[in-house]
Amino acid sequence: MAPAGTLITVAPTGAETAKADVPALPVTLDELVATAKACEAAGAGLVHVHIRGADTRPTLDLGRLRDTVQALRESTSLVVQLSTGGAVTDPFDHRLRVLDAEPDSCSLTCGTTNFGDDVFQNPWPFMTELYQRTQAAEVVPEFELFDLGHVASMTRLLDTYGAPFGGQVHCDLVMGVPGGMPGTAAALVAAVAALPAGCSWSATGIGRTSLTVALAALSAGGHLRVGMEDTLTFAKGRPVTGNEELVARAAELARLAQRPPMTTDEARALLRVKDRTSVTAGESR
Ligand code: KMH
Ligand code: ZN
Repeated sequence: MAPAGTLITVAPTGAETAKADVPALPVTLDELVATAKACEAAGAGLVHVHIRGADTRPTLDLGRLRDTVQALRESTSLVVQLSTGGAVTDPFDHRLRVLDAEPDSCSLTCGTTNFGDDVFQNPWPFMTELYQRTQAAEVVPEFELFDLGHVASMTRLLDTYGAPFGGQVHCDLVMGVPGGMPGTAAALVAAVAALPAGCSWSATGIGRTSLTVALAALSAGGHLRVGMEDTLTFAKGRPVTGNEELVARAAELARLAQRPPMTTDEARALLRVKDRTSVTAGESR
């Protein structure tokens, strides 16, 4: 049975697009917080975060990550998910260290994948180390699945190391990456059929597959991820002007599907994130 509401995740920045090429991309902390607030108002329940340095390039600097988590918690009630994927050039130890910033959730990609001209490295020993660290740190992982084989690796991870923190297995189908599964309804149905029983899932379509994947996900009972990490064109020939318009469109689709956007409280309940509201940034260091 399809869930009553739709979790809308916004991925506002990513690691691949240059600010110089897309001025609307949020890269400073102020820009990220402003985007997050607007996206929450438009219906987002979770923010998937990549940060940039002062030079606007991707970074996994721990101090900046901590400040980002704190600022997002102070200004929004969104579930804060930090990317452990980073950029394709980020070393494994920096990607593991992301958990030290104490997010509610983190991404965990379930296998190496070709990524355009690059390779996004997620070998099994890295996956297992990261997964066990999420369990110890009480951070809810979101399993990023770029390919059907990643579903098998996620299942192997769960069989070997047990349930994630909180007990809810939540995945995100990342579709349409050049090198991963295509952003089609047929691929989505095949991936969903392979998921373990009881897991929740969202889907995102990269680039021009965004709407196809969103419509397929809603009709198959899934949740939605949108944002400028994944899509820079709102319609043919019309660049995205800001993340909030992608969230607003996703919210409209969800309402049309009679599965309105989840509130942030509903998102927290779905994912069973730890209540960190009483922990101040100072205490947590
Ligand atoms: N930037 C990609 C190489 C994630 O956030 O975990 C990886 C990515 C996935 O975006
Ligand atoms: Zn990401």
